[in-house]
Amino acid sequence: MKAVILNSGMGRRMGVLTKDHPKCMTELSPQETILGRQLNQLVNAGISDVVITTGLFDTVLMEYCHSLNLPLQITFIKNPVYDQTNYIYSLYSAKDHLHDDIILMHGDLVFENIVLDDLLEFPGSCMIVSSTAELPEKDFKAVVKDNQIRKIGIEFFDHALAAQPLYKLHQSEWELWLTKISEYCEAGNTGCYAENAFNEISDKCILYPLDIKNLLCSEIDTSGDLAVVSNRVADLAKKSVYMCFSTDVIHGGHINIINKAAKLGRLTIGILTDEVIASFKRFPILSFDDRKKIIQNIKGVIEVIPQNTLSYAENLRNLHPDYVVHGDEWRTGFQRPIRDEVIVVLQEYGGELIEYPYSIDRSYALLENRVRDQLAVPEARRGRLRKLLGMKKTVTVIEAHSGITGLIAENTTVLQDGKAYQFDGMWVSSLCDSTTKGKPDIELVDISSRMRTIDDIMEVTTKPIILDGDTGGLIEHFTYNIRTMERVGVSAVIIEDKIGLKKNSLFGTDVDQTQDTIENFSAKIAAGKRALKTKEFMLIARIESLILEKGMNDALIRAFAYVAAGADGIMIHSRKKDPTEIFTFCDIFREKDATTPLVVVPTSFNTVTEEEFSVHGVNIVIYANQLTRSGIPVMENVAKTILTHHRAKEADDVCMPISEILTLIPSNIFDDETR
Ligand code: SPV
Ligand code: MG
Repeated sequence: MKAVILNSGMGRRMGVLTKDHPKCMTELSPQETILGRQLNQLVNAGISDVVITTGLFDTVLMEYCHSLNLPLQITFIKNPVYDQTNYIYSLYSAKDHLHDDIILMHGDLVFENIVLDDLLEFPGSCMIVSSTAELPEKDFKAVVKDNQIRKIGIEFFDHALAAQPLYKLHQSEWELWLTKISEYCEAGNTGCYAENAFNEISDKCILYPLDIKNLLCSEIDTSGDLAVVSNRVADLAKKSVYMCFSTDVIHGGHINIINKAAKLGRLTIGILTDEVIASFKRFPILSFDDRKKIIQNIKGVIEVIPQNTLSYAENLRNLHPDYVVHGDEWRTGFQRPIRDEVIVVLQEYGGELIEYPYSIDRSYALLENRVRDQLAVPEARRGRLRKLLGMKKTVTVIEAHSGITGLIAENTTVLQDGKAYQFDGMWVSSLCDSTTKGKPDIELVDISSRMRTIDDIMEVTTKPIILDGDTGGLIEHFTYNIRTMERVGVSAVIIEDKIGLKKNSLFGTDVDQTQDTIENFSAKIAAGKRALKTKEFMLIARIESLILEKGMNDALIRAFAYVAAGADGIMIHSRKKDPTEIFTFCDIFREKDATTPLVVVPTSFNTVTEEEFSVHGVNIVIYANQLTRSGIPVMENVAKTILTHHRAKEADDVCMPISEILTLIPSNIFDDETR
């Protein structure tokens, strides 16, 4: 692709402004001439070959172009009879250099960046027109029929649109036109427009109108034109643009959209904070600061600021950017409400949303999937719970006991008030793991079987896993088992301070349960910690004093003892509906210990919200059994319904359609472009 700029004209109507240089060197501002602007725009659009036709002041023009020091290969062709011919002859003079796809423009044309972008992206050969501009008396108009340009000239008014001499011409069309231009010139017909030649072959040389409506694209013929256009260019330079980025994998698609946005004005990029990303997407591999550094160093980015929520509203109301730029993929799916809100906020002050087609490049999707794969490896996965604790006030965790419940825990998203909510991790509960296997929750399901469940979940998910380690068993066994957990990429184990035949805590004192001594359990914690190889894995001690009605004091004494023994967190459990004892424990614990993470399992005290727990210093909220408990009654009912009706039809209403279950899980879960 070559650009051709026609600069052989004399520019007489500009008066003194063109007394010692060609019109294209007229200044739009002290920083920019018409030609300097055009050439920079071509460079930014990735065009490196330019042919410039010259005439009067050709040496001045050539020297000026060289002084700009742009990465352009410029061929200057002088029209030897510039003062007696029209630019049809300049094109004829340059024809040997023009056997290529061509961007053709007049040297006095000033246009905004997106006009050139749109022109380059247009699939066919085209000319710039405007359906909103008034038809000019003396300038070019294009006669458009059936969305094709039939005639170009100043004399046409019927079916005409205002047109500007800026074209993209594929070589096939351009060669037709150039041949006709040559015929004209060789017959001595050099006083007319090149467009006269086009008009004779417009049935073969298919040229489409590219409607730019109100975007700037104007020729400068007089000093009056210069004043108007210079003002518009100055206004354009003041425009501001906002985009938001959530990714840490920057690829060509991102750079393309940043390039486009930067051409619209001064570009500010909002970067989602780590916490926000972790709440709706995969866990960020690069920290906020690293992502900021990367984006800050991309050409065209003027400023980078944090965006603290998925909602753009706060930043838009602060910045009032003229444009928000985004890919059009957010018109559907979970981002749609965010887009709707952007539109409302932009309307408040007259901003505009500009959307570009979303490029679904398979290699980009593969790149993202590879990152996901990496997140699933033990080394990357293990430390993520600790990172989340540093990032979020409350980490929420839900029970998973199989691959599919793992996927539900991993992927379920709720969008509410401009925020996206997802669970941060998974709890592999002894109760649910045992129940799924049809066995009682008495440490009967052995560690090998528990690890199989974990493996099933790990194979299809990336989020951190907290294992319910029951009592941890014998110290001698625990020190082996904890290393197995650590090695496979579990993030934490919670062991409870009971010995003997463990029963589920929610039985409380209804069954015989024995609490371990502080000394023995502290020794188990210390031994477990010594056995660990990494600092990432967390050993959390669970206190059963409230369950076994041993009192608040006992619970607190144990909590501090376990922390002293090396516990990385404390889980306090209760089977009361009333959360008072949990709150009391947390409040007193926090008076002395501000940092050790506190964990709760609100199965009984389930009216308390995560926000309320957070007020009492709780860091991890585990929803320990809800997926298992909700699934079983539905399955039982369906079994009964089929038995009752001697057929399955009546059960269908509560069953997932076959078409959905077949497509629920992609054949290769880590190669799914839609995630
Ligand atoms: C589990 O989920 O197995 C637990 C929590 O240990 S609880 O059932 O409340 O004891
Ligand atoms: Mg349990």
